Amino acid sequence: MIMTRHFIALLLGATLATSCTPPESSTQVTQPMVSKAGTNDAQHGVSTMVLYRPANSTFYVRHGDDGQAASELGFGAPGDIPLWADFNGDGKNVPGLYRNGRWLISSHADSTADVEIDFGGAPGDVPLAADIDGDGRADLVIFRNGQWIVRGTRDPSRLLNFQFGQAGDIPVLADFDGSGKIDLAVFRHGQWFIDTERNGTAKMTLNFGGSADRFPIASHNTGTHGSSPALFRDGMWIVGTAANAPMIEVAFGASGDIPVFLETKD
Ligand SMILES: [Ca+2]
Ligand SMILES: [Ca+2]
Ligand SMILES: [Ca+2]
Repeated sequence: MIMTRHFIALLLGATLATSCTPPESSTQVTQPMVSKAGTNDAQHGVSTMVLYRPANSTFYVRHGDDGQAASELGFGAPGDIPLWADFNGDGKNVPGLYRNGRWLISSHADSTADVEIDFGGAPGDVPLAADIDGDGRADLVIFRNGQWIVRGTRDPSRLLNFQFGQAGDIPVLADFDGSGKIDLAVFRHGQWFIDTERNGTAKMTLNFGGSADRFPIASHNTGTHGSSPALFRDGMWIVGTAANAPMIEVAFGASGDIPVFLETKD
């Protein structure tokens, strides 16, 4: 079966690291010291990881950080940008794709796009999906050189606009301060600037990662804390957690993969 081959590629094992030091720029990821999740801190770890492999246009979803098998879902075509969000507000995340200004959503996660929306499409536009307008359904967001354009689900005909960051920044949407409201964030050479008020000002600044990092991702938290900054480096997921908590490192995927979604528990 084709699946078996992918499983071998993906099941690289999982470990918890105990270091609190954020990764240095462009250095190799430090090998985690230990140990299976659970023997170290059972309450603290990764609950869901989703990555996309452009080489075969396939999403891989893994629940838990103890080497569980990943499920896979073929969806997309070369050049597509993957998304993973709860577009209809039923509590379940499903895959989406952005293809040169067209958004393709598979509401039933069955590899078929049953919702198609045109939004964006300028060269360099970066698509994201998160519930900006707070109705429980993920909105379509375009980051364009520091401008955030939001096609909200409350009123798709009235686009929302925010200004935060600049050209070259890598945008991230998550609730970093745990307020219940999605914050605008940009990653710039290892620094995270977070606009919790959506007024164009960085109220939080974090150092995590380096200038060589291309895949910052927010770790959504199922517990009481806000989102944490995380990095994907050639198959290693590195999650910075709250102060004094151990950093989490989990192997899942490989170089060339794109991290799409990450959820942790605290
Ligand atoms: Ca859903
Ligand atoms: Ca919404
Ligand atoms: Ca917030």
